[in-house]
Amino acid sequence: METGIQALIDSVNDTQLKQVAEKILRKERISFDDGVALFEKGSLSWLGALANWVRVQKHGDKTYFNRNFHIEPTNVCVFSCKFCAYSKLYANREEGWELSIEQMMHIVKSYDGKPVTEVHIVGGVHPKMNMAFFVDLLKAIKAHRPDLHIKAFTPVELDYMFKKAKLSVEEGMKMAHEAGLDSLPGGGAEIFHPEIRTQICEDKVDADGWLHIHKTAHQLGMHSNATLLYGHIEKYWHRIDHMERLRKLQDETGGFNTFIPLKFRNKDNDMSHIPESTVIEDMKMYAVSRLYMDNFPHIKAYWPMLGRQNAQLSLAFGVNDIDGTIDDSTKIYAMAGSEEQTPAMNTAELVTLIRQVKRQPVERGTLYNEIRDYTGVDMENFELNPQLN
Ligand code: V47
Ligand code: SF4
Repeated sequence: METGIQALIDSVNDTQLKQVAEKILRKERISFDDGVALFEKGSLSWLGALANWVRVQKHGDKTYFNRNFHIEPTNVCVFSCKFCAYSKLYANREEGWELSIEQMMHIVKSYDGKPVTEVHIVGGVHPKMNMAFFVDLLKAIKAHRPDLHIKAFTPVELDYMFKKAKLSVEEGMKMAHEAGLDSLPGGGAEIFHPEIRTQICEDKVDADGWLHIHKTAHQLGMHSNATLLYGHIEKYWHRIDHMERLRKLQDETGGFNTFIPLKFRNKDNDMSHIPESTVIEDMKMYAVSRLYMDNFPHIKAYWPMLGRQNAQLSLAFGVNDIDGTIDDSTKIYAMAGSEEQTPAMNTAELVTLIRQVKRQPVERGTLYNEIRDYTGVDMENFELNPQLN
């Protein structure tokens, strides 16, 4: 074992933490109690060094990003999640938007000839936008641009549309997949434990429903992501409970690509009185995620909500993916108070951001197929170079 990492283990006085670190270095799985102990007793620098060790073992310095764009079909939502600025808009629909298939295709076509590889579609749950509507949308996108990977719909949206169409999850997922749905994003997970879920988002799909939809997608050969909304009323053990349920499903199916901790933002929602987590808590969350989610290949920091500098910092705390060059990033964060009110970063900026902290930028497809390693690529005039764009 390298002396540096042994010195790190020896630097901690707590016997439990020492044992947890030894397990991690032996590449053994850590337990529920170990996970809680890391949160409660691990110092930021110690957790960061350990998480970085795991990250380097898995990926070296590689830091992935992709070139994608987002579509939010509507911000009107029948559900009433207390942390979400969208939930207020249902009663007040004139403040909301709902895009037609034609309007969404207009967005898709605006990327014609541009080297994006993925469209990410998620939004509120609008009662008029049903299964038939989304099947038509998926088919229209695939007919126009078959190579574009469609990552769309959370189990919240899917559960609602399947129930309305009187389809089982298996029937509904198969239909969506056949229409062109390639993978599922990680949203809607929040905190699985009912003690918290019933307080922050009681009326949408529950933990078992969320997990069942992802499991069904995996059984159809699709991949997916998973999120956790942290930094509000949950305790550390609720976070570990959430990660434990995901780790278990991943053992069964192996269908998850990425775990994405999402920092609760407190602007304009029914939980605005709750202070946001500190950057120290944010980095601890990433580090413990890397240490606990041993069977998840990737940990992602979603830069539009975390801010660019904290996204850079997270690369030293276990994170190896910073999502994409999102052009018109999701309004759900801007509305909830993210620093990034007009979040757009082109490829050159994203590559520079990763290089500034001495990591290796690699462009990926949605399924982590490597598209281009940017080591040594001159980013001067990059956007004007047709060979690279
Ligand atoms: O599930 C809503 C979150 C999620 C707030 O899979 C909030 O690649 C913080 O899941 N503060 C949807 N978060 C977005 C999402 C996502 C984003 C980027 C990439 C991927 C992926 C998935 O947004 C919701 C909810 O947890 N959210 N309101 C808020 N106030
Ligand atoms: Fe609707 Fe999703 Fe917002 Fe909840 S988080 S209110 S389900 S858009």
